[in-house]
Amino acid sequence: MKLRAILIMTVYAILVAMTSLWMAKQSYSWFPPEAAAEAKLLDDLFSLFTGLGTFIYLGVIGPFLYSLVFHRASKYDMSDGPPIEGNTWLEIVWTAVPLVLVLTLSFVSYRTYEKMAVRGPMELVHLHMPQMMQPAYAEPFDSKPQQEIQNAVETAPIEQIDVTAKQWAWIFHYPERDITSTELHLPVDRRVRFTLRSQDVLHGFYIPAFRLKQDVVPNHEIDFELTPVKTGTYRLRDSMFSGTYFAANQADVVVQPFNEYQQWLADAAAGLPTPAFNQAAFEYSRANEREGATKDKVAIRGWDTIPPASPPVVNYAPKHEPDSPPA
Ligand SMILES: [Cu+2]
Repeated sequence: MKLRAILIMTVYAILVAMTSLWMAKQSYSWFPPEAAAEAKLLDDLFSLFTGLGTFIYLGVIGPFLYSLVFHRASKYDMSDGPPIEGNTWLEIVWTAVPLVLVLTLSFVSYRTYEKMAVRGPMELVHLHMPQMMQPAYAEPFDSKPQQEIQNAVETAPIEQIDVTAKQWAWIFHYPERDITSTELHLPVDRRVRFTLRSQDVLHGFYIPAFRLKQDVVPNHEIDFELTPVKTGTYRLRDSMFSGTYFAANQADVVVQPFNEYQQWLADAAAGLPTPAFNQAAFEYSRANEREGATKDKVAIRGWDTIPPASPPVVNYAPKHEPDSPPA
């Protein structure tokens, strides 16, 4: 009987382990494409958590259901279970296992965020030392893709882009050629460095396909690096709520081959600075025409709002159909 129980548990443990591995693999498909080297780092971490989480969940739920089904007390059985008390060995195991798990996950998470170099809200100092956050103990990975990711994250940036966030627009400045744009263009497989600034309140530089989200703090310059690894058009969103037209504070991120990127820079440099279409300003002006609006505050369905900053004047703005204005 005991042997049979051990056998069943072993088979169950193997099944759970296999299911967990499968779930860990599946977890990669739950996200947008991995468009930056940093995305791979984060998805690996998430996959690890998913696998472990699945293992623990099934490890608990399985015996729980088994007990529920096969060891139910009979209908009028009001007796207590056997008085089991004090099992030192068991207590050591159930303390040590979670401790080791939590410490391991903390360490792996810390390493990942260190590589991604996202600044936390407490790091309000100027961060002009790009080398500061790089791990000094970058040991080699076994598989080649991992090594490539590692290299992509650690190479020196080749492009500097200044990002300005305001209520409610993103402006991208390429200082080398003195170009401004409301669309972010990036060369694929090249490391870029951003300097993030806010003209008014807290904003959040968030590109889901890159798995990166960086606070943009007023009166601070925040340096931030990433390496796009996949061409395509992605979406930049503001992750920090900042009022009425906050949802309109989005921009396209175009990752393109280096030669196309150079071409875009050249084309943009030829463009004269003109006011770009701005969704927030557009919606505000529509609302402003309505009854009950004053100069500084516009009543929108009962809420007041501060007026949006003037639309950015840039060399390049994408051709844009306005999203439908508020009814
Ligand atoms: Cu500074």
